[in-house]
Amino acid sequence: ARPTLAVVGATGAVGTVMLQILSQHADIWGEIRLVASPRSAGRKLTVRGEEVEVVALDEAAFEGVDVAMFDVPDEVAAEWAPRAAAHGAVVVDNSAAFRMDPQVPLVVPEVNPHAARIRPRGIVAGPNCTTLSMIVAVGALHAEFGLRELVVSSYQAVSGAGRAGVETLRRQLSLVAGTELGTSPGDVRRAVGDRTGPFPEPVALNVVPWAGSLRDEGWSSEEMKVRDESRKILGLPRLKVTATCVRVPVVTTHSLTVHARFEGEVTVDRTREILATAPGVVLFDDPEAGEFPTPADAVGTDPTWVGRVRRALDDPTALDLFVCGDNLRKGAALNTAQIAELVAAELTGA
Ligand code: 11C
Repeated sequence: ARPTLAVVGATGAVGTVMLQILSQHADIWGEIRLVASPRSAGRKLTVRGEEVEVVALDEAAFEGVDVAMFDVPDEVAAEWAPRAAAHGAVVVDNSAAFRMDPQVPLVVPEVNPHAARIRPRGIVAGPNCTTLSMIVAVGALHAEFGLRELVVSSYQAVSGAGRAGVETLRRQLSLVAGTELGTSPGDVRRAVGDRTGPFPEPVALNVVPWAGSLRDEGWSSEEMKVRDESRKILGLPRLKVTATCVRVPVVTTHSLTVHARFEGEVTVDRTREILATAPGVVLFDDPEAGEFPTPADAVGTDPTWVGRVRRALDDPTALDLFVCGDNLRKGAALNTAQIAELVAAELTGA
């Protein structure tokens, strides 16, 4: 029989993209049950061309479920993923709740698909959208060159902070559009007032060097996730990683600059060959023709787009790249769907 799938968090920003992906991918599922908070229960959403009524998150929602995808806040996943697993479902969780649990594999199907098979808690985690926006390309280069160090800066879209992030940017843009704001200190801040939503500073006409919450010694939780998750996915527990995470006024698609240092000398030609053939990666790199990835082009697409491929001028073992990845697709819903499809193939022997 075809496996039954539960989509938990079906009404959120990632859930909405998940329903599109489930409608576009090969239809391997039997029933698809849509689950959300009790206040969304009874809403009707379309998946695979059919209207499906949303049910409330409770124990009954997991009866008979084979695979449960979770795209919910960390505290909701922390409580409900183990309960879903106790009902016999394999949980694919996109929150941060279980990523660093040694009993939970952290999986990116292009990089470490086999890790998904060993899941003592019945839970498989997917990484943060910022890690995901670069790790497929970095993983392909690591497989060939052997990674020693990563130094990255992110340019993160507001939808990383969910619907509230998108609403905040749109509202702020409407306040500054057609004005001469952005020309004297504090003028944007005064126009925006306290309407900063989930961000600590105005994000319209601005860049904000902060994402997540404060961790030790001035690092942000987002920067620590990039480090911890990259190490776990690549199986390099002592990899040197430095990240600076920055929010920019982009709706969807995270970008990163990546400085990657390897075991030995690298060449741009071989790097381009690897990136041009790596699954899930598109090489788009012709600066002479004005071709490099930008969020405006990458949004709504599946792959990691890579451009600006250069060998470091002062280190023949290091590469510099610019990458873009849709934070709601590969950064969240698509990676979750890919893991769920791996698990379904395993369960059905396909
Ligand atoms: C952001 N990357 O852009 C965050 C959102 O651990 O899954 C995702 C947080 C996470 O704000």
